[in-house]
Amino acid sequence: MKRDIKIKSSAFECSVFHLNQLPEPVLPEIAFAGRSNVGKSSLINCLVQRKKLVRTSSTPGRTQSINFFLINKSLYFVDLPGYGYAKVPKSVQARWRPLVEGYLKNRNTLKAVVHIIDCRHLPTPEDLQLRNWLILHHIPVITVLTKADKLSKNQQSKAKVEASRMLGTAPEELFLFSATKKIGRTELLEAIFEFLEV
Ligand SMILES: Nc1nc2c(ncn2[C@@H]2O[C@H](COP(=O)(O)OP(=O)(O)OP(=O)(O)O)[C@@H](O)[C@H]2O)c(=O)[nH]1
Ligand SMILES: [Mg+2]
Repeated sequence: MKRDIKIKSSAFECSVFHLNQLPEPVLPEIAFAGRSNVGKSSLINCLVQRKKLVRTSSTPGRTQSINFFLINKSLYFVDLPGYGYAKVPKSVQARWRPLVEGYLKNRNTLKAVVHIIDCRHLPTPEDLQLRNWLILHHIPVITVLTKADKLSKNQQSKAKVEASRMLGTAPEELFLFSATKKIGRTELLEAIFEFLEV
């Protein structure tokens, strides 16, 4: 059976700064996580084919809240604040863990986390830490290497092999993506929608 993977509608739902502000867990959710400035918000905009649904910025650490977007009136895309940017004040960095882990840990409606890594660099210790934490908590992970437009085809293949080695996965399990060039959009949407089927 062919899956219907069209994004027909997308709308901002709410911003969450404290765990007690989370929306009722009634719709399936896909969360997007990664280092500050890696391109999480741009990736969501690319998936929903809107330039400005999610605010993006060249200043790392822009997204400080957990932002919910209602997709096709039937699921949420959840943009998580980024981690690992040294210039983000310590007080803000300290809030990241309890907020994000608190959300990820107890969310029955969470179907998968799209973990976004910059294809130009090897996964950072924090990338590995998040991945291991997700696996430990039995949360399915879809791993994306983004900003693929910055690399040649040869470099892209090499990046896949090197990242997969560090992540302990097969290169074929990594999704190459570019928000600017719309590389990998359909493949990633297909992977996401697979996790939404029960
Ligand atoms: N070349 C290229 N640039 C990208 C891509 N995706 C994002 N960017 C740029 O990277 C910067 C950060 O993008 P965002 O989408 O705001 O990143 P983010 O991960 O949401 O950042 P925070 O919310 O601060 O954690 C912006 O300047 C984007 O234009 C991509 O696929 N290719
Ligand atoms: Mg962002």
